[in-house]
Amino acid sequence: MPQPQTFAAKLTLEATTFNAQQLDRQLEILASQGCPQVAFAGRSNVGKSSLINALAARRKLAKTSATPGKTRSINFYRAERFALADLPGYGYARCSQQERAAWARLIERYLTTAAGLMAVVLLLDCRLPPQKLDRDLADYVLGHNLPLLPVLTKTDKCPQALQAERASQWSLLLNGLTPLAVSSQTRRGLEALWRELERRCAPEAPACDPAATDQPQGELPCLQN
Ligand SMILES: Nc1nc2c(ncn2[C@@H]2O[C@H](COP(=O)(O)OP(=O)(O)OP(=O)(O)O)[C@@H](O)[C@H]2O)c(=O)[nH]1
Ligand SMILES: [Mg+2]
Repeated sequence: MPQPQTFAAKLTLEATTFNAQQLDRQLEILASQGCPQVAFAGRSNVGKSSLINALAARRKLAKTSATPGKTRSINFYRAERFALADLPGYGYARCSQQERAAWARLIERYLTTAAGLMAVVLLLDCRLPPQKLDRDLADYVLGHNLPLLPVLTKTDKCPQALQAERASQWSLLLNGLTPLAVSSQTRRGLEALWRELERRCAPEAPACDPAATDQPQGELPCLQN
C-alpha cells in the first residue's frame, strides 16, 4: 500500500540578521528581486520555529526550544514564491530590558521597512485567552494597514470546544478575522496555511505598500513588557 505523502514546503535558510544594518541589507536584496514576503510573529515559545520546521517537514531547519527566547535574530527563509521571516518572540521576561527593547526595534523596523509584505502571520497560543502583547501587535499591524493572518497554534493541546471559543474571541477582537487552526505536532492545518501564503504571494496578488496607509500609525513599545 503506498503511504500518504507528508506535505512538505520547500524552504531553505537564506540569512540571519541580528541588527538594523544586516536587516536593511537583506530587505534591500529582497526588494531588488521583487520578492514578496511573509513574516511569522508571536510571543516567545508560541511555536514559530516549530511551525517553520513542520511546514518544511524538517526537524532542525529552525532552532526550537522549550526555553523561551531562542530566536533572537530575524531569520529569513526562501520558499519558491516568497521569503519567510521568522521574527524574534516577544514577551520573554527573563532577558534584559535593553535586549527586549532591541528586539522590539528590530521587529518594528522589519514591519515598517519590508517591501511586498503579503502576510503577517500572528501566532496565538490556543491554550491562552487573548493576551495584551498579542492584541497590541495585532493593533499595530492593522493600524499600519498590513495584512494580518492570525493562526492558533498548539491546537493538539486544546479540546475542540476551547479552540472554538478562542477562535471566536479573536475574531471579535480582530474585526471578524478568524484564526486558522494549526498544530506542528499533528500537522493539522499546515497545508491550508501554506496554500494561503502562496495564494497571497501569487504574482497577480495586489502589492502591499505599508507607506500607503491613512490609518493611525502608533509605535511599538508594547513588546518590551
Ligand atoms: N504540543 C505542541 N507543542 C508545540 C507545538 N509547536 C511548538 N511546540 C513546543 O513549544 C515550544 C516552543 O516552540 P518554538 O517553536 O521554539 O517557539 P518559538 O515561537 O519559535 O519561540 P522563540 O524562538 O523563543 O520566539 C517547544 O517546546 C515546542 O516543542 C505544537 O503544535 N504542539
Ligand atoms: Mg523561534
